[in-house]
Amino acid sequence: EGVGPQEYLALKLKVKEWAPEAEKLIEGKVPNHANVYFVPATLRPETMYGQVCCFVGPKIIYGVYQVSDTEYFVITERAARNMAYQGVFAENGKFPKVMDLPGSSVIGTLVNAPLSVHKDGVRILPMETVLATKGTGVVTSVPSDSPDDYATIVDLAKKADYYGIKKEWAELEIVSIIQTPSYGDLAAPSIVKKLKINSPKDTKLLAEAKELVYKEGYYQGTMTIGEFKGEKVEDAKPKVRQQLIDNGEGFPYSE
Ligand code: A2H
Repeated sequence: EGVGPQEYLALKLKVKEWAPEAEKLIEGKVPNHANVYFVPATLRPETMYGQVCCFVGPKIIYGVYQVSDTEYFVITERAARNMAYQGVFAENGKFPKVMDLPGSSVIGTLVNAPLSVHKDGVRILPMETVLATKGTGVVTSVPSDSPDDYATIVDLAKKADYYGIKKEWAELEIVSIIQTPSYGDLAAPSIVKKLKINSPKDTKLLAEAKELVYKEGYYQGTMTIGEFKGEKVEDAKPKVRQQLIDNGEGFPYSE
């Protein structure tokens, strides 16, 4: 982290149904024929089969940016500016914003998550630890392989009322994506339990867990799902990434 550029995959999660608050804000600002996408940045495209929700920072103010006549992105301004210089927008260097959208207003929005086993869609949910200064400020959640994502989803389900969400939004099935020798086929839940991590705010332990799971998964992991089932993670990763790009469901994003 922090050394050299990060090559992310930006994934397009199409809005299927807005949360009521966001719907009111958006009315009249985005044409009805257009598609709006939440666009998380990920370093782990091979795990996208296991998406169970998508996180936004509830205190972050996002923008809705017009990418083309028919496509709008919900991302931070910082990410929009970066994308504008990476040829994502119609006119190079321009990133037309149609409106601001507070993270808190979009909680509960239903989006389609490409490759996810949850074909009916996943919900936009709050994550306090999302950084506005990294990626797009939107994080897709794969609790099977990300300790941060697992700790957060467990906390959301436990305190659904406090977070103002429906419990079942945080309880979609966590499927196995990767088999590892040391942590089994649900590496993140296994290590979070092993290290007795009780909260998404246990940042020190979570950093340790993240490091262990990442190394184990990348170098020793085997895919348990999808078109590249049985292949090593190292080999499957670039293939899944390219597939999502070729399908128009993702694009490279670097910073
Ligand atoms: B990764 P790096 Cl399965 N704030 O994607 C907090 N975290 C963010 C973020 C932000 N603004 N933007 C991206 N991220 C997360 C999948 C994944 C990720 C798995 C396992 C590990 C993992 C599903 N979430 O990341 O600091 C995104 O989560 C572990 C590092 O730029 C992104 O990839 O290296 C990763 O952090 C990028 O972190």
